[in-house]
Amino acid sequence: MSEPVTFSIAGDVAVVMIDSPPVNAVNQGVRAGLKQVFTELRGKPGIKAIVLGCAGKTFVAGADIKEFDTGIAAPGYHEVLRLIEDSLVPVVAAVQGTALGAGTEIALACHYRVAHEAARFGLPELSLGIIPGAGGTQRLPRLVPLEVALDMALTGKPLPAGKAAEAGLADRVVGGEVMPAALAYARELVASGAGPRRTREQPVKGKEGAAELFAAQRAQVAKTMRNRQSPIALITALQAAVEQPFDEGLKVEGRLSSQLEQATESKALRHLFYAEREVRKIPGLAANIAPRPIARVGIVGAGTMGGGIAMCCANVGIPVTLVDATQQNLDRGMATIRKNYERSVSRGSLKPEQLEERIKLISPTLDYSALANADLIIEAVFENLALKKEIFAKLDAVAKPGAILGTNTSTLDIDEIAAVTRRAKDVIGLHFFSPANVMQLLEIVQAGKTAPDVVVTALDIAKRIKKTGVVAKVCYGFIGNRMMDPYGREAERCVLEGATPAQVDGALEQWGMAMGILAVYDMAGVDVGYLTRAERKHLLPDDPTFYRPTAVLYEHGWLGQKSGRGYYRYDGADRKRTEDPEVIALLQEEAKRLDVPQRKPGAQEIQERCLYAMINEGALLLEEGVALRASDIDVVYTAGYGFPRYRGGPMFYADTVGLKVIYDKIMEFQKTLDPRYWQPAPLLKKLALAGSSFAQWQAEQSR
Ligand code: T1G
Repeated sequence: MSEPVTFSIAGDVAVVMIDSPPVNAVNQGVRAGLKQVFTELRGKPGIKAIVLGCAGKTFVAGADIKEFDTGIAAPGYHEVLRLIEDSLVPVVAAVQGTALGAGTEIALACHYRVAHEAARFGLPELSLGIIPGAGGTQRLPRLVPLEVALDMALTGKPLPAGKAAEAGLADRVVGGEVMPAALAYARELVASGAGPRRTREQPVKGKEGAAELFAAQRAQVAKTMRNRQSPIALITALQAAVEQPFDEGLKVEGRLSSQLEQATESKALRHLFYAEREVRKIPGLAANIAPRPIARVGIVGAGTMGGGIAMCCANVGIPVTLVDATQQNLDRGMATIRKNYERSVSRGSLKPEQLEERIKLISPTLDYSALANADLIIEAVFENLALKKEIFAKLDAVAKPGAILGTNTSTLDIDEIAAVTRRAKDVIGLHFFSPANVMQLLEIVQAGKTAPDVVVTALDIAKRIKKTGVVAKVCYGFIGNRMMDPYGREAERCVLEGATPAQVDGALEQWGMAMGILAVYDMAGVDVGYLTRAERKHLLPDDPTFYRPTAVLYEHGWLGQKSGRGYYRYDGADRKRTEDPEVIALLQEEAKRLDVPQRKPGAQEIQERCLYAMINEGALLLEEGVALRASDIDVVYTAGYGFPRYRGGPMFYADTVGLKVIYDKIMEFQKTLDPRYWQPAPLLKKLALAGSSFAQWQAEQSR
């Protein structure tokens, strides 16, 4: 393994290079290398400037996240960055790619910064439940205005080089190679006698309105980032930059940073960082299986889902043939696509010329034969098995050999759909979530005969269209909807037991869910769940209270937001939900008719019943092999169902509660509630009684 940090001499400039693939993450070796090199260069005769750059595609992309679990071994960040900042000659950072976290902090400890025009600076630490721990909160507001620093660190949004230069973070932005430009700039500094410009010696910029700014941001994060410690700690650290001398502020940052690194919030978010990369590794599939090339995509169905999927492809430059049965459907679908893009243009996230480019990539047609040159065809029509079979038979006739046929079904049996084709090995489930052009999650369903390279291709296309693809095997509801079943069942049962919809949703949202499940039903349409269950009535429990509230609403035509009322009323244009006393009374009446005991469950019981039922189902999915890993389930829920990331996902959360605690609570519910629904999954019981966890079980599976 070559040295992660080396230097060479170019005339009177020392060029220091960090080379720590794949993203130059800072670990102990990099810090030790920087310490050794900058110690050696200190006062070295003939050296009038230093350029610090990185090999590979990016400048330092952050601290090595693995170190948080092992502890940060000496030399520490402050010691190393102080050595850089105390250099006796000017130090110029040459920045390409994504200088994130410690990357930006190292650049801040340099005296000057030259950035490639495509480079971005960022402090994404909050996404890991921590705050910048290498002086970022103290140095950044000494180069950019306090408001910009606060926004960068709170949102974690990378700052492009141009904007960084405007704000004062980059001194020069170049189009060509960044190293030669940084060398030239260093020589200019030497020639002009510029000397070192230590960031810590600069005054904080824009601190005039600091008090109001901090107060406003504290109020903001209390609402938008509730239940989290890191955003509050971040504001406290920046406040120390304004109110205390640099070294004192550094101590405040250090203390807060170490506390956060040990907290559950950060452990949960670091768990997801790895989980979202682990999903691409499929046990049993050789790592060298190549994806099939996908140059052109066909989509059958120009409705909400098909149109959204078409946008996902067009957004990344993949041409799409969009097929539907009638010209009216095609026209409506294309109009919806255009409207969605126009909304992005009005929000400033899309340029008008990009809108036209993307629309041009989508070719609407009534003619199935236009799909003959598609490498991947995705069916996204109404959830009806006969219709899907008919479509797949037609696709089998027109698609070229080797074309992959994907179905967007969320509930139907993909093996049955594949069976109508002569190419079952090329058939796969691609379950997008509505709206497909927004929702991050893509469930990739490996059917019984799906070929390995088709799975690999699906994972590859997921990354290309910027989705989080998670592989599931065939079962009703795959991973996400299968676990939503018991979660929603308990929520509805709590309503019959005397909790109001607002109390149920309030308990779940107070716990951290983005939206209470009953409000979700109103948003998606109460009829969706009702009709899906009606399709499989023969498989449902013989229990008249099972999802009964939804049925009552459906019978009254109160389908949720689309009909102005469902669990709640939606009278305003802003679709703000308000309690509906008539619905509450109606459901109470129904509960009496069904003789449901009025337990009036409180917030904690509602949370435990809904979440533990979900977790128990997740354990069944792991035993059945439908989900490959517990962490995959966590990715599904945080990417697709509004599960709070700072709790790590259902299975990570279960481990933090303790499986024995959950098992005992399930056994208690088995006595006090309907025992049919409270049978502990064998895996959950085994792990609970062994004092183990899902994480340990997963580690043992991968050995
Ligand atoms: N630590 C360890 N490994 C990392 C890493 C990191 N920071 N970033 C990436 N990797 C690995 C990743 O696991 C994968 O490994 C490979 O690199 C390619 O990553 C002190 C405390 C840089 C935008 O949060 O955002 O600095 O799976 O697939 O899509 O104040 O990686 O191949 O084995 O994501 O091209 C702050 C996190 C840390 C940046 C590249 N920094 N990384 O994306 O590749 S905290 C971050 C990213 C910090 C300081 C604080 C992205 C990327 P494998 P990839 P990519």
